[in-house]
Amino acid sequence: MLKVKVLFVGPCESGKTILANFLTESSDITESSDITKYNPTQGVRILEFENPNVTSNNKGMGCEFELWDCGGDLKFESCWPALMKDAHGVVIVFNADIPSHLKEIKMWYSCFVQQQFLQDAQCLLVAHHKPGSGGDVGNLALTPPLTKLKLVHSNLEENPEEIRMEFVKYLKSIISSVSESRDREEMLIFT
Ligand SMILES: Nc1nc2c(ncn2[C@@H]2O[C@H](COP(=O)(O)OP(=O)(O)OP(=O)(O)O)[C@@H](O)[C@H]2O)c(=O)[nH]1
Ligand SMILES: [Mg+2]
Repeated sequence: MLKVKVLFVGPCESGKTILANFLTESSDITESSDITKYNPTQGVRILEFENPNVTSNNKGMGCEFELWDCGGDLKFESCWPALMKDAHGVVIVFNADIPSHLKEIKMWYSCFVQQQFLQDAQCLLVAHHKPGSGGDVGNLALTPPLTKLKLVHSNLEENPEEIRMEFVKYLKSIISSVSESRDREEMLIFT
């Protein structure tokens, strides 16, 4: 069984928890009533899930995911090394309507991706649109190095299937890189 650990990080109140719940429970977020009350994540919540659409591509191996929904408050910074340990992917969620988030996510990228020597392909940027935000997906002024990253938009009220599909695509890409590096390790042992 392949185990894959993916982190959700990014500024406070950007929608990480809402999105993580939606993507792991396969629930329709618009039907749940208590999500309007903001509850800051204290440290981290670990959500385990299997996605029938995503299996390891070789040897018919199954795949188990851990989604680590991390609190965005910088007071948890001392926990970050424990969160980052052995992560295969980092999803950076930000509020597309808050300009300062564009600066903040550079810091998250630097700490959680660059300094951990993760590949850019292991990182996904999610511009989350809260209800009533207008959902303008046109002009996000991302600057280098963030322009190298894959950017997707999430709007759970208007188009929930889009982010679900993009997330599955992303998980598949993570799995192929994890199983490729496992294959390489196996080869090294036998040669
Ligand atoms: N109805 C609705 N509300 C949303 C949505 N996304 C965010 N919100 C609101 O924004 C609040 C904050 O979202 P969270 O997902 O808790 O934010 P977070 O990024 O996990 O914040 P921290 O845990 O503090 O880092 C929620 O409590 C909701 O009120 C959405 O898609 N739909
Ligand atoms: Mg949260």
